[in-house]
Amino acid sequence: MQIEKYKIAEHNDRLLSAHKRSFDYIASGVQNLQDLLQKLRDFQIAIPSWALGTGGTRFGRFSGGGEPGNLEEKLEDIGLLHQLNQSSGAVSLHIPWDIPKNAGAIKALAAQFGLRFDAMNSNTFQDQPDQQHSYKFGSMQHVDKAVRQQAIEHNIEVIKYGVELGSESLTVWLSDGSSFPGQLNLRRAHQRTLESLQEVYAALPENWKVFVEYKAYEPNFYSTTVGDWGQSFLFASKLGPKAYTLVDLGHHLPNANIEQIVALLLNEGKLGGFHFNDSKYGDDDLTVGSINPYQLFLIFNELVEGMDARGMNHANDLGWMIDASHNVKDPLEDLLQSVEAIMIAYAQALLVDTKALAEAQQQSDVARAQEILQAAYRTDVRPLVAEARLQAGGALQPLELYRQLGVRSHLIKERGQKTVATGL
Ligand code: AFD
Ligand code: MN
Ligand code: MN
Repeated sequence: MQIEKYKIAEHNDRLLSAHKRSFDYIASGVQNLQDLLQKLRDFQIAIPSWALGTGGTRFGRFSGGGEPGNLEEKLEDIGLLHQLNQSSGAVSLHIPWDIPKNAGAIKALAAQFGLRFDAMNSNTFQDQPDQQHSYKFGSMQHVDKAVRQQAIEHNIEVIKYGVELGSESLTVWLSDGSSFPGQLNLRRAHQRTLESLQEVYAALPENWKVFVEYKAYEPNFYSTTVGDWGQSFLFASKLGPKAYTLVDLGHHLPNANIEQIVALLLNEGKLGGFHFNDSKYGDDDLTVGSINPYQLFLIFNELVEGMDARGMNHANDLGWMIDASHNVKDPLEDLLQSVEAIMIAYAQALLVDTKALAEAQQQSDVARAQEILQAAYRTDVRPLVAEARLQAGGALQPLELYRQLGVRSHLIKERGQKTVATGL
């Protein structure tokens, strides 16, 4: 399904005068308004191909209906999101859940929806039916060279798919680790993982990057071989200039200061990409901004400050991706909410009076520094985000229009109630 343009236009016309009132109110106080709106328009967030279906937990999964049954339908869903918000113009593909059988046709279809291919994701955390060796005890860290070789070759295959689609990066998330003390020689596991990653690194095309994603625990519960940003940074540094750390917001131990991690990685030129989600307890994969939007703002504040200090382009120089699971909401509604939350945090960070903040910091004026940050955070920037969307041809209220058009019931009619998307 695609949304006819006139329906978006009708929706916008209906909301326009109310929008203009709130936009004018906030816009009058914004310096560099055009520049800010352009930055918001340029900012695109990749949707992961595994997030279009209903997620689940190890206790069960309650499917939603009208889920995309193949990669073509997943692209169609992302196309719908992008039509509505004009900020989801990229897809992050997972292999082997979404193998592009005919890369040329898939690339053309994506282009038709205005989508490009962001980072490719490999999978050595599950066994596939036709697979020779098992990843039960790890992949790149495995004691058996044949298992490591299989994991290396899989990653190289993922790069090949990515090249055909025009992607320029590979995200490696390893579930490698151990569940009990003594199970693994920790030092050797690290060394073997490094050697395996080096072989993948050697296969990267010139213009490619590899992102090493870390995660504190799960599925392993005693040690994780890429368990925190320090370990990821170590791998990325040893691998070379094309290797970077990827920060997934849900992959930290409770109360970690993620904004500080981001600041330091950026300063070292080793921050490569992001997986957005929110969490209360662990790798909860909840809707971005649903639990702790202030933390998201503080992270964006460091991102904007750090990227500006290095002369980086906000939209293109890091990989921005969502990594979430939608267990009780319509995945498309959830993704619209996530993208909106990201855009809001980004817009708020762009409003921070950086000059005044630097002065307050220089004078160790703690109260003033807090006031400056919170002045930006407490600004209702939704009309700015909506205006950027309007200018780009999107809908003023994407979620409202999605519901009004009955998109989900159309999808159920087209695809049936019982379709199940590939993924976890
Ligand atoms: C993991 C990671 C990772 C991976 C995903 C698979 O966050 O990015 O690709 O789950 O669903 O927890
Ligand atoms: Mn992730
Ligand atoms: Mn995760």
